[in-house]
Amino acid sequence: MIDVRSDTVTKPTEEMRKASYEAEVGDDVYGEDPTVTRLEEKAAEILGKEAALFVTSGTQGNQIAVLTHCSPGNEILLEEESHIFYYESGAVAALAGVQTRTIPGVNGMMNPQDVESAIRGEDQHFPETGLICIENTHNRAGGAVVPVSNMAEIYEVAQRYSIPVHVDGARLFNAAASSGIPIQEFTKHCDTVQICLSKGLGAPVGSIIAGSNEFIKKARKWRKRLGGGLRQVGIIAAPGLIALTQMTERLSEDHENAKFLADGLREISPLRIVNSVDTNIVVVDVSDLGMKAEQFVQALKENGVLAVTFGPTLVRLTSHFDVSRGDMETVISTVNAIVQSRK
Ligand code: TLP
Repeated sequence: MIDVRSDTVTKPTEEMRKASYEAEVGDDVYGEDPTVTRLEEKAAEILGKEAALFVTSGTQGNQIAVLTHCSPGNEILLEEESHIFYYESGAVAALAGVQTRTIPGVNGMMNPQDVESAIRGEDQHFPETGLICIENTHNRAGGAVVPVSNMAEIYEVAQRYSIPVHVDGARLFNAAASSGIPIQEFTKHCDTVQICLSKGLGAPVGSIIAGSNEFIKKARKWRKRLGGGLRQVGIIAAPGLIALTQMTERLSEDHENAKFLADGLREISPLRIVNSVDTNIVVVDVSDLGMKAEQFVQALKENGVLAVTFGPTLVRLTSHFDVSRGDMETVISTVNAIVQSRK
């Protein structure tokens, strides 16, 4: 099987497994795990923030950020197809007790004027705007890179109204690799950021949230409340350290493979590629083939390729560390065979 469902499916490298085995560990709830401490310090340094915290997943990191920044009854502003809104099981409502106000974006980018207009004024009828979230790269916009200039404009608006900005940067290193812009140019336009170690960077588990010392202190407490205070966590932090320090450079390879795949699929009429393929995600519309996404994904599976539906007629294919250029060639010929068999 060639698995292009997501970059979450990457398996830890041999070096990561060895690092887990050899990791120096201690009880992190007592602050005694040297490996996770090293990971957190390194992450804070790379992301240009005062402090960082290791969390179990991207979802947990985003939720801890919302819980730490907001109070129940707040309203948060976020792009209408953002992961926090679309894919986190309603957690911001269930856990933080906040309501969402979504803003339609273009390629994952919110218009700063729309953000400003959505900020609530002083009125007893209104909820307070507690947080603005930006997603970069934007998953449902097909891995689109949200430009630094757009983040800067939104951050400027937010600062004028003293509202914090959180970046769901599950794939922020992909944004940096694709644009050639250092990661800190992105992270300087937000108060807090979440990055995933377990997607294109290949670690088996974990994410990082980073922000001010004060934010991380409160976030640590929220992590504990959520049952995320782990003990000999160095076992999983050790591969995370390798992911963070050795795997970011190679993301461009995934991007080249995604472009190669998109170019191949574009040749296969009547398929349409609907995203700009900035990074490692390719979104294909199969409607002109008279097929639903589910049927197409099933046909792929029967022919040895795993992909995911991304809408009624949209299919997402994601490149990552565990799929090669040769695998992409196989995916293209498999898709071609399915399309030809429909004619
Ligand atoms: N995305 C997953 C699925 O949840 C959809 C995927 O396969 O793409 N932020 C963004 C932008 C994400 O894409 C994801 C995962 C998360 C947060 C959550 O990360 P995890 O899966 O570690 O909770």
